[in-house]
Amino acid sequence: MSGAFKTTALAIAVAVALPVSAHAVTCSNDGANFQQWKRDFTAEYGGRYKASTMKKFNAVNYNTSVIKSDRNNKAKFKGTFESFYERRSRGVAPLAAKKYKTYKRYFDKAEKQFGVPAELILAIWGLETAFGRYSGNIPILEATATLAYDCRRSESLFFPELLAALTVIDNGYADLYSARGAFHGEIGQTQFLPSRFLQGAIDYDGGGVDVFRSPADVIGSTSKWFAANGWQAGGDYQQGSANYRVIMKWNAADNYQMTIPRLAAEIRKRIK
Ligand SMILES: [Ca+2]
Repeated sequence: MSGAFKTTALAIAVAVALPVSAHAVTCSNDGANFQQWKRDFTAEYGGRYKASTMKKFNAVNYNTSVIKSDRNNKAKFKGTFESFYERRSRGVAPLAAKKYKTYKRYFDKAEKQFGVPAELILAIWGLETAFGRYSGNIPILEATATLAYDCRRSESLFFPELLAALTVIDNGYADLYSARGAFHGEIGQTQFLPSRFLQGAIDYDGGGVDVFRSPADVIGSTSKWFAANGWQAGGDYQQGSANYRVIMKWNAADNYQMTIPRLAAEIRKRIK
């Protein structure tokens, strides 16, 4: 914000017109003010969305298990890389080879269309939810709204994600009010945050986009996300490569970033 207080009259006018925060809805560190926050949010942003979407927003509750998980988030990625890799990649590669066989035509289609190799998508699909086995059980809009209200990462991450989640509902892509995901409002079998879902979503087998239940849509949409974020077809994806920088956008944790190319290489040996 400091840039807004520079000397020109225009800049000053802008600074006065805007609230100190990027938006007037104030975050909080416990659930006490959540209902009021929803009213404030609705007053400021409700007009952007359908009444039916805002009705869903207004029905969500503050979720304490979401906050508890977010406060402990770093612990999930800590430890040495070797121990993290061992823990998270166990059993993924053999299962990935089976999934590759079953869904080969969609992997081929995605590789042709987006230039993203099957082993990368398989590594991510396996790491995120064990190929759809563990997608989480928290209502997605509730998780996103709770984290947007909470001060820790509202401005930097979850406030924009809440706006994206409401757009997802508004456009009829998925009902994130009833759909369930992990603790941060992740969507589907590769755990897209709502803004990422909007970047990636593609229907690969007809019937609309369904990254919860359709492996074809999971494969297509995850590949499209990587292409949209700068993936270079045929390029190396190990550390230091241009494609590794795209992997770094997928997840902020070092251990997780390093796990993806190593696991992908392991999977590649089994499928090529
Ligand atoms: Ca579909």
